[in-house]
Amino acid sequence: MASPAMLSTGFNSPSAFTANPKVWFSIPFLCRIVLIPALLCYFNIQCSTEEVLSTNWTETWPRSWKERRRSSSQGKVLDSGSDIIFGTVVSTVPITVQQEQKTKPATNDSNFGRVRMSVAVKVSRFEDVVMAPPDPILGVSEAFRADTSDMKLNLGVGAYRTEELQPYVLNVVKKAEYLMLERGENKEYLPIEGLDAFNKATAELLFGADNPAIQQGRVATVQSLSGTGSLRLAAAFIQRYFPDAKVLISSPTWGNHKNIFNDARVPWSEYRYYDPRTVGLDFEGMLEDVKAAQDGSFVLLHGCAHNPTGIDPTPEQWSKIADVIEEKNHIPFFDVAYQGFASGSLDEDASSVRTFVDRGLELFVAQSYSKNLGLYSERIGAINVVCSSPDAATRVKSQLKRIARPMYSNPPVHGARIVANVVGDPSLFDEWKQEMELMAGRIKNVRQRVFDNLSDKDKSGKDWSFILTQIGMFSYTGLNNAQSNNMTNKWHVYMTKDGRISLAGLSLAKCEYLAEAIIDSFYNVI
Ligand code: PLA
Repeated sequence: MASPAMLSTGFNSPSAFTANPKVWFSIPFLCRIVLIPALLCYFNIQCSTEEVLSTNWTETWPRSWKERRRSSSQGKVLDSGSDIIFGTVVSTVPITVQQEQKTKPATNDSNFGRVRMSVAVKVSRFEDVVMAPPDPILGVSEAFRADTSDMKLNLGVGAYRTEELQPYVLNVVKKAEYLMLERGENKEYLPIEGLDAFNKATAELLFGADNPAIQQGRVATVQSLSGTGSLRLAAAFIQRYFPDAKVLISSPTWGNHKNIFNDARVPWSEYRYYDPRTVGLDFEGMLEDVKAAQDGSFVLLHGCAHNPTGIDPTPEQWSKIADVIEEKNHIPFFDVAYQGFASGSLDEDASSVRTFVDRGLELFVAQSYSKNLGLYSERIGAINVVCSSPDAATRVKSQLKRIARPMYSNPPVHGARIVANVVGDPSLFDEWKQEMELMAGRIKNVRQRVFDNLSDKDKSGKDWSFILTQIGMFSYTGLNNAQSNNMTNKWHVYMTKDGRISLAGLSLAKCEYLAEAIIDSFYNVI
């Protein structure tokens, strides 16, 4: 039973009970046992309903309760032992016991008859959690969804749409899924390194089945959570095994690269890549920066369709880049998120990676099937590490698995089976290549149409031909932040603030509208 002292401490009110315990025992027994607890319950309910609804909550509290608030300005902490659940503080520990625990631990006996009190307030233990800014790419889609205009266009995220601007599921994907149903595949856990058939297929697709690195078992391949997850896994590996190394990242690059290395606590710096004067590659600047970096750095390279610029080195330039990387004992780290999507040919888009492997260099390659197979939400990709010996590859793989296990345990099977079925079946594989050519072809047509419209409408004589020389899903328009904002605010064209537009989200029919929006933003906004 709650003693008078306990009760008084619980309510913190300077009452007669505190002053003189005899007063408590002078109250008739029935009153002590029934009426007082009933009153307390009633008070409790009042508090947990009315106070939650009240905006001016501090004013509606009894004075003595207000005093219980420990923290000064924000009133964050009510009392030790209070649980705060998304803005509602519920004292689950009886206050009597809380107070006693300061001097002696509560026993079972002392719990008997304790007062359970719920106190609702507008404070939270998450008061210090600040609002995160929206993601610069995926946040654009959220803003797009909220816009009710008929004219709106989502050119933010790099996701392929049909001419009707609808998402597209490849026919080969549907066929591969049908095969899975027919075979009655189960949903057992995959091994940590993923589906064997997928790992084999993905490495062969990237390096070529007859590549000596594959033949000699020098490639450690681990299925991971698409391109992002594969990059993140490799970043964690770098952090552990190359703690003094830095990663060199192109300027500009896909925004998430920096997040990934920051998150893995891997230091990075930028190398020059884009030259705004020529709207092309700053090749000399790139080589200078890669040369100037500390020996043994990682150099992050976009295997094809550089994001966001759409500017790729030529085969000769790739060779020179490989020369410098070799000379400096750097480790190339390729991000291949668009194989087959840049040129329409899987082999051509993998040629940069193969140039480096042919030189016998050890390197990393992160792969993604989000774009080329349209498996965005299946999160299917892989990290490949080409090593100089099969023994090194085995050890590297074992460590990648060790990192993956506590991170996400093992990867999802659905996308892995789709890829394995498509790549492993000659007729599906051919069909995939045709579908990919169609998708890449539609983007090229849109690119041409945007250029034609810009050239027609812009009477200033500005040369827009850089749009045609860029490759892949994106066009780097050269629009600055304010101009990009104008595209969105005035024209309902959703795009990233760095001036990148995804041509894969555009239809031929909307090219003219886009050209008008670009010209207005380019000339009328500074
Ligand atoms: N690497 C690069 C260079 C990318 O552009 C992207 C995706 C990825 C990796 C990762 O893709 P994945 O995890 O889905 O395999 N970039 C997109 C989407 C298409 C995004 O930002 O997540 C983009 O709009 O830039």
